[in-house]
Amino acid sequence: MLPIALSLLPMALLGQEIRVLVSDAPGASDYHPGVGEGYLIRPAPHVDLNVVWDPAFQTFRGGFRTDDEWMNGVKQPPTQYDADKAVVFLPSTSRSQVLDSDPEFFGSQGGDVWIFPSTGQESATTFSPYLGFSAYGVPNNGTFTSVGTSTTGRVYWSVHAVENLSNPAANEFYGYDNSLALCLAHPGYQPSAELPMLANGHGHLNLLFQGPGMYRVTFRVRGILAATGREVSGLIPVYFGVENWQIPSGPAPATGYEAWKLASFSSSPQAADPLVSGLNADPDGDGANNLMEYAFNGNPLIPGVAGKPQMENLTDGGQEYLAIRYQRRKGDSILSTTVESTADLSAVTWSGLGVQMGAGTAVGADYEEVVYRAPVSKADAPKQFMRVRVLKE
Ligand SMILES: [Ca+2]
Ligand SMILES: [Ca+2]
Repeated sequence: MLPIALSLLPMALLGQEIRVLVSDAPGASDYHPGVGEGYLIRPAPHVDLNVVWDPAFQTFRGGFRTDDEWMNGVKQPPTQYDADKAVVFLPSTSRSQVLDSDPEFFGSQGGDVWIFPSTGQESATTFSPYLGFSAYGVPNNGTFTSVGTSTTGRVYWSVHAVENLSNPAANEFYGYDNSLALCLAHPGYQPSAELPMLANGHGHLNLLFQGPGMYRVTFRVRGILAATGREVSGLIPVYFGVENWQIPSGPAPATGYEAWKLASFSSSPQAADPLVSGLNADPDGDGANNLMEYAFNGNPLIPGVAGKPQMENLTDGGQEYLAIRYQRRKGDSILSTTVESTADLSAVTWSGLGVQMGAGTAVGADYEEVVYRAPVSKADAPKQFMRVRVLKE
């Protein structure tokens, strides 16, 4: 019999996974404010904050996407980074002072501001990347409602939260267009707090920061499903380094069930509500509580569980066996699944342990499909029952 082996994924340091996106204007890549080891500089004059629709989880995800990246004189295809895998950087040369003619939300005259000039020309002197907003990962096929006679679906951006991780006192952030008709603002000044965008489209917005530091700006993107009229949304937290791209050390990122919960329940109230996202809740009413959804690769908001245990028959060593196939979560040291069998349903303990057949087959990054047979062949025990016991410490 083989014991059930849970593989532990190595925890990588945050900095080692992060690409720092800077303009490739001459001198841009010289702006190294002494960051930790492992950060990689990616010269990219045009970067989009690109949103992607995830139909399996009925939510939006996204992150920075290089649109015009050059390496050794060769133009590279676009690279989309997960939200926590890239930082766009504004060096000190992007700092300017508020003029009397600037809009009032710039702050008091003479104060420092940093701007990504997305609605103007790409700058050859400030070395900041030209930053657009895009929805290239949102299908324009009738999934989302449109406006008026247009057949093109829409999504809508707003600012959910702004944090300056290295200088919490300086968290002012604004997004605005040159006409000032639209302003993603936090807090306060907001003629319009949403940026509408065509599905598979692109938009422009200047981003203004009022203090140096490492910012995490969490955008909320929403859309309305044309088929049902239901609103769906997702939170996209992205990092902006303003004269600083070092992410301060802080609480360890969520792992295990907590990480799955945050990824599975897109809105903060759901993730914080144990009646929706707790281990025993069953918000999609499919009979599998969230622990089972987590253990067996389910989506807690869509009925059904992709990797739930299935009975099957197999032959091993010339003998026929009852067997069970399921997808199990990897990398969680306090979650275990045990395949058990018994010939007597009234038994208090199911004493037979399943025997794993071969190695697991990877299902995405977090799950593997495994097959266990009963310890006793059908010939030796004509009546048998099998189950998978899930235990979370
Ligand atoms: Ca469920
Ligand atoms: Ca489900």
